[in-house]
Parts: sequence; C-alpha cells; structure tokens
Amino acid sequence: MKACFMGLGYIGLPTAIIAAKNGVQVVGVDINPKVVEMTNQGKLHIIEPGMEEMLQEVVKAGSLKAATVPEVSDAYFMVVPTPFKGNHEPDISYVESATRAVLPLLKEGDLYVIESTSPVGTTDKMKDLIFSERPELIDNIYIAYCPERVLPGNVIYELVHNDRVIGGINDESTDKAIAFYSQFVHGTLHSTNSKTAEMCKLTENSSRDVQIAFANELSLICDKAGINVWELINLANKHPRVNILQPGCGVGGHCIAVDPYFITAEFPMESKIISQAREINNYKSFWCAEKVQSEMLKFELEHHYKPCVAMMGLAFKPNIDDLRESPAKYIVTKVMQSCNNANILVVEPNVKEHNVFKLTDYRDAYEKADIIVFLTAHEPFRALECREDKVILDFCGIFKK
Ligand code: SAJ
Repeated sequence: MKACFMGLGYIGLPTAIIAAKNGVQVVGVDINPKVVEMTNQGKLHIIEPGMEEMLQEVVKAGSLKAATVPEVSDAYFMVVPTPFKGNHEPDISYVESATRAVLPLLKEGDLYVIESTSPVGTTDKMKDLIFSERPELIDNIYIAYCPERVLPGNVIYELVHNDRVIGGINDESTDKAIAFYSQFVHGTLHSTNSKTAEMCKLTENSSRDVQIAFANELSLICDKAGINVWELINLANKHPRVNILQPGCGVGGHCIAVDPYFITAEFPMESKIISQAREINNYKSFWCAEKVQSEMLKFELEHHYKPCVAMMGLAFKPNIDDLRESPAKYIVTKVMQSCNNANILVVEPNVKEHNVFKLTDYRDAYEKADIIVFLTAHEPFRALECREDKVILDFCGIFKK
C-alpha cells in the first residue's frame, strides 16, 4: 500500500514516519523545499523526542521519501494547517489546495482522509469538490475525517496508543479508513460520521479551554479576595467529583487557543460558554501584563529607582521550546514596550538563542532581579528557593504561594 501525506508539519511528518515504519510505502509532501530536503536527509525540522532516529531508519529503508508534489498512491492524507483569519473565521484554503493537488491522481478504490482540524462540514465540502471535478469517482472512492489527538513532546507514544475517532461520508469509507489506521494504531478506533468526527476534535480542545478558563477566572477572583488560588484548587479537588485545572498566564499553542473559534464562528448564538472562555483566557494574559506594570510602578515609588524585572519563561507551556502563540511571549513584549526595554531580563531555559529577545540564564536573572515574574512552569524553576527579598509574581504556580 502506498500513501501520500500532504503536509510534513508537527502531525503530518510523525504520522508519515510511523506509517512508513509499519509497512506503508510513504510519500511525504510539503510545499517548503527546505522541509523536503531535510526530511530526505533524515533530519527532523521539528522538535520531537525520539523522532529523528525513526526518520533516519525509514528514509534509509526506502519506505519514506519527501517531495514537493504528490505521487499516485492508494491513500491520501490532508495534514495541513487550518489557521483562522483576522475575524476568527476558519481558513480551510490549505486543505482545499492540498485536495486540488491530489485530485488529478485519484483513482477508483482510493482512500482520501482529512486529519487537519477543520470546521464542521469541511469533509462534505471536499467531497463535493472531488466529485464535481471527478464525477466518475462518485461511489468509487472512500472519504473520511480522522483528527489527531497527540500531545507535542509525547507524539511517538500517543500516535500509536491514543484512541481515534474516524468518521466517513458513509460506512464503507469509515471501514476503509479504520483498516488503514489499524496498521499502526493500537488504541481503539471509534467509528462515526464525518461531521461528528469534525465536531469531536473541536469539542475536545474547547472543553479544555473552558476548563482552563474556569481556573483562570478563579485566579482573578482569588487575587481580589486575598485567597491563595493554588491552595483553593488543591482543596476543592479533594472532592471526589471535582477536578479543576491549573490557572496560568493565558492559553497558548496552535490548538486550544484556536479550535474553539471554529465553533464560535459558525454557531455564535449557541456557543456562549465557549466564546466566554476564549475571552477569559485572552484577558488573563492582558491582566498579567498589567499586574507586572503596576508592580513595577509601585516598586519605583517605594524604592526610588526602577526595578530590574526577570520574566521567567517564554514557551507556551512547561518543559517545551515552542514559543508559537505563547501568552508568555505576549506578556514579555507588552511589558518591555511599556518601559522601552529597560531593566527587563528575559529567561527561557529551553531555547539557546532568540532573534528578538536577549536571553539570560534563569539563575542569574533570579539572583539579579528585584521583581520575578513566573510565566511558564518549567521544571528547573521549581528548584529555586522562594526568596523573601524579592517581589514574586507567580502566575503559573511555581511556589504555589
Ligand atoms: N494550560 C493551563 N492550565 C492547565 C493546562 C494547560 O493554563 O491546567 C495551558 C498551557 O500552559 C498552554 C495551553 O493551556 O498554554 C494548552 O496546553 P495543553 O497542554 O492543554 O494542550 P496542547 O495545545 O499542547 O495540546 C492540545 C491537546 N488537547 C487536549 O488535551 C484536549 C492535544 O491532545 C491535542 O492533540 C492538541 O491540543 C491538538 O493538536 O489539537
């Protein structure tokens, strides 16, 4: 069986590698020639533990090759980004152009799958596009939607062991897609229709966003009421049916802070909680930046000099080096703008160099600064001693004090 993966990003490339390792002849397609070149040399252009060794193995064995254009295959997978436009409307143009690229290659009996997070109805739209251009394929090819669910940093394990939801445009399509994924997925493959599978992906990430918003809302209430939110949540979670998540400096990454908009854009009247959650989580970052600025002003009035501030963490979540859509980065930028970059030390232990921020070692910054702002709960920060002589703004529960 030969399969073509359209998109060699954070999901497409690992999936292509795992499929190639499990007997599938894979062509990985990307519009970026640099990505194609690196992949063919066995070099990973993304950061994912353990993945490069696997890539080298499948490239060497000849079971995976990368190219800028697709090749005739038996199965085609759309694993391209679905960002949103300025007004939070989903943009499915990459899915559409990847589909148009494989359209001329499709033949009877082929499988076409969308993995990209997509608004409800996208699979039907692509089905209509395929059948309008290639009417002879109606009832002759299999079309399905199968979202990914992996957590960056744990991709190898989760790609194989997570359950998956697979929704075809008809039962035959669902079965055909299940047969493909069962070659390398050990988790259960749950069958449904394409619309439910699309909504399922959006629901999973919106659910997490809503739960984090609840924790963030509590943190704002507790700040006003003079209550330690970490202690409060810990105690509330002792109830057997309560499980509150952790507040932070906002929600980042390219999934949880994005996918809920795919629901709110299409169902604005019905998605009140989902849209409120987005607002609360965005507001939390703004609130954190304001809090740092007011603490700096207070310090200056009390001590008659401008404080040195350590901004601890830039990544969008703990123990990774991914800065994309990071609330910490937004807060650091906003604070730096407010003081013309003076006296701000920026720390990110998982990144060696950055083209915008001059990075300082976390121990040096902690020692030197008057105000310490914890933005991302990286593990090494937890080993620091909580110092009475510093002003500490702990937005991510390093000391839980
Ligand atoms: N966060 C909090 N408090 C928490 C948990 C997370 O503030 O208690 C913040 C993080 O700091 C980060 C953001 O939320 O800024 C998102 O982090 P995350 O670990 O919740 O999720 P992602 O974006 O890395 O991955 C999510 C996962 N989805 C769910 O857990 C429902 C993953 O399984 C998906 O595959 C991925 O989105 C995706 O690709 O959609």
